[in-house]
Amino acid sequence: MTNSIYQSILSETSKGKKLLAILIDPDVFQLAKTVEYLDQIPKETTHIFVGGSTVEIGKTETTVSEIKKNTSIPILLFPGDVSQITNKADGLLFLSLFSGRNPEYLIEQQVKAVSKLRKSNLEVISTGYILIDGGTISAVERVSKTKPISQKNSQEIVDTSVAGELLGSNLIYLEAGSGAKVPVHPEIISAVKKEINIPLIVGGGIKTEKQKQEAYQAGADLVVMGTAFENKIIMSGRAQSRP
Ligand code: 1GP
Repeated sequence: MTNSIYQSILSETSKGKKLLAILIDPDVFQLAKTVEYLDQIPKETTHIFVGGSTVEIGKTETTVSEIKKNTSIPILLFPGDVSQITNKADGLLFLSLFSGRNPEYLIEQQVKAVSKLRKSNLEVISTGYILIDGGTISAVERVSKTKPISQKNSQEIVDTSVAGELLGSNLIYLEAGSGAKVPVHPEIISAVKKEINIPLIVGGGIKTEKQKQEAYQAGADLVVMGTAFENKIIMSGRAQSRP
């Protein structure tokens, strides 16, 4: 296992560079349109995240392999569960859902992952994952059976983020849920950013350049966008945003 992706996130963000990850959900991604898809994502994309709350077994691996054939952008797994771990990616966001109180997503999936990770050379990046109310019932809420933290409860979001850092997370990810009506408020991003010393990821419901810039200005180091690019070109057979 190397740590080059995380080292480069640290070095870029320490210089004030803003990073952009595009999220691909293997469950809805059309492999035949991989090239077309990669052509229309922003030129400034620094990372590709691959994952979803529930993904058919094997689809993550075929999706990652196909993307890898067509781009040199680092691919990080963003898995909903242990079944989505594949050695074909470059790295793994090793998530713990700190906003929730379901042991399955706090530690049990992580323990189950270790036998796979032992045999892999994925770069593992410990990530404190914090689900925030984005105005809809997100797939994360449904699958994890945990409640998001209300955006009115900024202090709890800050305290959860700081606790995540103290527990050893290398990244904090504020997640409003894919297809959120309301992204994480800039004031919450700023409040968290002020109190942590590790890079901050923000995603969920960010669809426009304006929303992306607001997140950056508030202190997000890396913004994640998924649905915005799914809708443009690639996905079919599902409604506008993922449930
Ligand atoms: C979801 O944060 C990501 O896990 C991206 O959300 O699909 O709403 O961009 P969107």
